[in-house]
Amino acid sequence: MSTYHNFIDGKWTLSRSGTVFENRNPADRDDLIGVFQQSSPADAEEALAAAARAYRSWRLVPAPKRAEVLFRAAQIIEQRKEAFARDMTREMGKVLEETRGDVQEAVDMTYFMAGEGRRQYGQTVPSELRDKFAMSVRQPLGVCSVITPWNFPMAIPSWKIVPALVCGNTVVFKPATLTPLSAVNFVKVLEEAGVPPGVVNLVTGGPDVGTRLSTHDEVRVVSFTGSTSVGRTVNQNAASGCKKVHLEMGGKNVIMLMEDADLDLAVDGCVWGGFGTSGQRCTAASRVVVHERIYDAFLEAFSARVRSLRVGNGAESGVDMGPSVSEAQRNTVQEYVRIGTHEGATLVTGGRALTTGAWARGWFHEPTIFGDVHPRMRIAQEEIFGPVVSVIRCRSLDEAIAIGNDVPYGLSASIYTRDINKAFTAMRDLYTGIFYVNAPTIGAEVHLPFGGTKTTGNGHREAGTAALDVFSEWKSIYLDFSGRLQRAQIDT
Ligand code: UN1
Repeated sequence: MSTYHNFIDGKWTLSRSGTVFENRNPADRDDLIGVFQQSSPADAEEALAAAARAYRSWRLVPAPKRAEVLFRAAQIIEQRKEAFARDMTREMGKVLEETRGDVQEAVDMTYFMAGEGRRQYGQTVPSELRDKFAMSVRQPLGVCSVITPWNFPMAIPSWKIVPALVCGNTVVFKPATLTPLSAVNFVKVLEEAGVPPGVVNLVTGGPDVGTRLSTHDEVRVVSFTGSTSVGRTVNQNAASGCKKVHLEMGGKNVIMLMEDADLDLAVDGCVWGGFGTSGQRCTAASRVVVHERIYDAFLEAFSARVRSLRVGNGAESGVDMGPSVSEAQRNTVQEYVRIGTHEGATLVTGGRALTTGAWARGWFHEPTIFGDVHPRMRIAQEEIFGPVVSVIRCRSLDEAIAIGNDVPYGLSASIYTRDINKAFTAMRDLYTGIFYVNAPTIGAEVHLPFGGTKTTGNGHREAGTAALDVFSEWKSIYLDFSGRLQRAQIDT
């Protein structure tokens, strides 16, 4: 059995705590993947000190040179894609096709951000004074804490670490305790690609490590993806130190089906959007709002497709949907099935944990659809993060938009229609960070901003060049070559 280490100041080290935690396969709890360091706040402090020391020199490495390291990293990840995907399926359960996609997203992000090594454009503007030059440049902030979830164990760390590095920051990275192997794989690649000691540090462990990473004086940026409740705590912890906090949290995303939608296309989208990653995406389509004229036809076709999904170990071919990531997550799913039933929604299909035969040793659950859902029911308001989709009736586009917006979150939304007027209206009026036409709510690409409104986030975006705004700040520079004192706003 393998023991995995922290990575601090360029060395793979044991935690000072002397304790470890287990990482097990959610499709087969007898499959022990390895043990990882149950780090203490003292480990976090050591990593932060290393990151602070490394920052002194890393920030001065020319950005195109920092980017060369990242280009190499992208190539290495690409070469190991299959092995990394298999490790990821083993530790968090989603099917191989999807974990390959997760690794690919890290490759794409790393190439994209490496390109930013030769851009990171600022502005040059005319000065209002003679013989004076004015411009703005991006400058790094210093040490960044990166706290990431288990549902995209390589993609999401790459969205944060890689832009942080290309901008000249250093990083302390705490991955979710359910997916530390993918984090180790990613950090090993960065080491191999030539990231200098201390520039990226990995500390595995629980909330006390996360708290230290969000409160320590040395930290300038905290970038967090996870639940809204934990995100709120991170925000509060970081507030008194006036740190820059980037939060990417919950979703209750909607697909709206208009009466003129291509029904087959919409069913494909709802199956993928609702049950891809077993519904464990912040972009998951957990609500489908359907025009009353096509409601019955849609629900029949949708439930028939969902009944035919094969649930099993994501490493096996032919499996469409893997397990929930953990026992706790499956319990949450079951709890919401009870809540939906109690609220009076119609259980159309699914609703049970799968506990027999080949499923007996994993955290499997049937893909589940509720019909006749009222938009204010808890199953239509709260993020479940599991394979449960609520189908809601509407009578018009206006009503669909109103329902779509009537949740505390605002990550992603979509409309299926052939009517361009409806598409543009919905595109304008859904208050979300991401919008799709004739495609489900999942499928963001790395070169556009990713993030959401309301309690999904706190106004920042990751991915695309928007990520540079999280991991750099502007410095405005004025050079006076007149040889005399010139006073802005006065000597005109
Ligand atoms: C997430 O749901 O946590 O758009 C991230 C998507 C993926 C990223 C999802 N590219 O669904």
